[in-house]
Amino acid sequence: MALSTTSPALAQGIDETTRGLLFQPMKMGPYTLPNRIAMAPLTRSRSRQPGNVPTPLNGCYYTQRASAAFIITEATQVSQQGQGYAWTPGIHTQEQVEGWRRVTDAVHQAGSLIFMQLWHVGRVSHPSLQPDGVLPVAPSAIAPSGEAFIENEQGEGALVPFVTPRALQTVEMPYIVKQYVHGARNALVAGVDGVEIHAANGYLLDQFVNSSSNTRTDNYGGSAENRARLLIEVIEAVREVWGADRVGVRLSPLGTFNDMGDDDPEATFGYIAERLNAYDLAYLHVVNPDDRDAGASMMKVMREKYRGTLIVAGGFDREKAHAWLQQGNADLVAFGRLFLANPDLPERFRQRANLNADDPSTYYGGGAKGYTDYPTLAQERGEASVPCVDERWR
Ligand code: 8OZ
Repeated sequence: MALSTTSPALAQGIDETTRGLLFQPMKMGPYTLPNRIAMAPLTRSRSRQPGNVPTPLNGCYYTQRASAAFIITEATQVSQQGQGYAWTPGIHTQEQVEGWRRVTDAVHQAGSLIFMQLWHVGRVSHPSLQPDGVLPVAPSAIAPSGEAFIENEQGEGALVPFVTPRALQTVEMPYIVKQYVHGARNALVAGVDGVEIHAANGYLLDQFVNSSSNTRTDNYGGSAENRARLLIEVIEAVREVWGADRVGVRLSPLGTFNDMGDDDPEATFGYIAERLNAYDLAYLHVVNPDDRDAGASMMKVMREKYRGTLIVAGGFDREKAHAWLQQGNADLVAFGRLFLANPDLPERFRQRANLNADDPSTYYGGGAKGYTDYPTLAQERGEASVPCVDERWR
């Protein structure tokens, strides 16, 4: 058939970007994704208290974003020891599993897939969040600079200085792996479609990987191989529960959040990227480094060394995502802040529509405001009601 100069696609304002890879379906592990626009994990600190239990409002929030290629949940602690911020959800109690089950049922009903991000914060915590008020644990007894976000005696969020953590003994390491296994098993019962091991942004696994936070002299410190040992043990144990093709891993090479730093980041993270090839994981998810020159070089290393599905995240907009996919630098792009403020982000991208601005004052804690009240295009036009007032969620 001859190409018409006024094709229906062009008449609808659908341009080259829309026909590009952003909207191409793809296979990821056992799943077929409808597009390349993933929802990045976002800490929102809105679980029910006490108990850090996911709520119907959380389910509403995720369901609103069901047009994503797939959803990655907010970081979810695998144990009480793994919690580092007030009001984040867990996946270590029966109540939490039941809360998540309602969330995943709703997301599936809305036609999407949801992976749970499994989290242990290590030293990025505070005794007030720890069982019996003990010290947080870490590879080495080195306090991060900065402050922990805790609940004060009035029940409000408060920032307090980090404490010096307790260095884990070598004999405790299997217990850390078991915490991830417990979370992974619970995630299975909660009905998620896969899990993402959070090894980014300065939390426990990243603390082991980066040389600045790991001065150990046992098998878990020193060489890149040793510093990656806990991560590899966690991947192998979680794979036993889920099968590798439903397990993703998130890394943040060159990241400085939570006081991270490494002596030779390209060697360390290049080693890990290469090592991960052995597992046939669902994906590797990399936070794109801020630093322009070193960041570009690092991403090149990650893309070259890792041969599986690569997701990138970190400040992408539509044009940049399109360019990265078209140039073959990544297979999917995860959007955080844009998805937070635009529940129908893929549709807005498709139409090149205006985007809602996000409100940082409502990122953490609180209720529906700044959470489930960002409008879709259809709501803006008055053509759709707000799904969260559905009976199901009362
Ligand atoms: C921002 C605030 C609290 C937690 C991460 C889980 O950086 C987080 C987080 C981000 O991965």
